[in-house]
Amino acid sequence: KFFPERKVTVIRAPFNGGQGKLGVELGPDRLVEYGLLSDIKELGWKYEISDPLKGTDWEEMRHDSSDMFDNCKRPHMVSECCKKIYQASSEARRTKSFPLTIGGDHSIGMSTILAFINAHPDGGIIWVDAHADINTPSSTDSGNLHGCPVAFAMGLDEEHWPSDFEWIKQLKHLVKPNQIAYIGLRDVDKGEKKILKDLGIAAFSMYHIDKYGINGVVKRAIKAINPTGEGPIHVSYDVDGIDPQYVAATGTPVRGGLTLREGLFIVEELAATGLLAGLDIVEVNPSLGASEMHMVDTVNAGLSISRCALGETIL
Ligand code: Z70
Ligand code: MN
Ligand code: MN
Ligand code: MN
Repeated sequence: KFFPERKVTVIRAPFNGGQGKLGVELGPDRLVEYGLLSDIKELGWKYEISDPLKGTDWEEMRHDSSDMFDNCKRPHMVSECCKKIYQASSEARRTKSFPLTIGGDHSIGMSTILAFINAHPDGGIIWVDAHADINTPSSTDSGNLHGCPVAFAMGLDEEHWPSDFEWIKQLKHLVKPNQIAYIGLRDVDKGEKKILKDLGIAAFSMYHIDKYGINGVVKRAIKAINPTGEGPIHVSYDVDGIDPQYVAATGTPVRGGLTLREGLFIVEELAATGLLAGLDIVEVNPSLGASEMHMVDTVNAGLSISRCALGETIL
């Protein structure tokens, strides 16, 4: 009901500046090479492609190692690229097109969830990930901004932000703690645990999946962010939420994750509710994994997630 014309905007986000490993910027091309666009068509959607980072002067971005703020790495590059992705995502929302953003590292999640919340101030977000990505520029140990997008989208600790992120402070709406729920957590930093607890954010770890089953967890997550049962839901899907036995070609694999079926069930169930209103697929890194097969498995997992989100069912 949110997408009367059944149109998808595929937003390419070939971005790696939120972390230190090369290769994740190749994710969007690989997903397309392995059939993303034909999959979309086959499921009865039209699509258009948005390429907001096209023409980016990466030399200028990298200007020099002075793009540091305390220990935060490349704040200028991350902020400038995220601003462009925010604009592309907002434009898709304006035209009632389903934004399917393909990364790239997860720093771009700040853009997609902020565009979502500014289009749907009553919306809810499900963040599927092994990690909580809610470090602030003060709490991050690694300095990698792909570990911080949720904190930026929520305006946490904004008095200590690099000045590059001023544009976020100008937005009408930021994400509130009761608008986001996590599924799949298993590698959360100490400082992040405190933030999650202090703010009362709904966080379902692998423990909760073992305890309630994936169906029980999805139900609880929807209820936490969408008490009326009617508001739209955006899913920001870090493929490392799924276990590395299925998804090995990603920058920070953590064992003990979702099975591929559990990972797909999340999006199948949200698509079935008719509330799913946007999807990010991030952290596919075709250069990682011990073999070609790992890359192929990982890309295919990303494609399966996309298809489930667009209404593919098993029968
Ligand atoms: C850690 C940090 C992270 C993804 C690693 C890890 C964050 N909490 N996110 N891989 N996708 O560096 O802040
Ligand atoms: Mn700057
Ligand atoms: Mn992750
Ligand atoms: Mn992530």
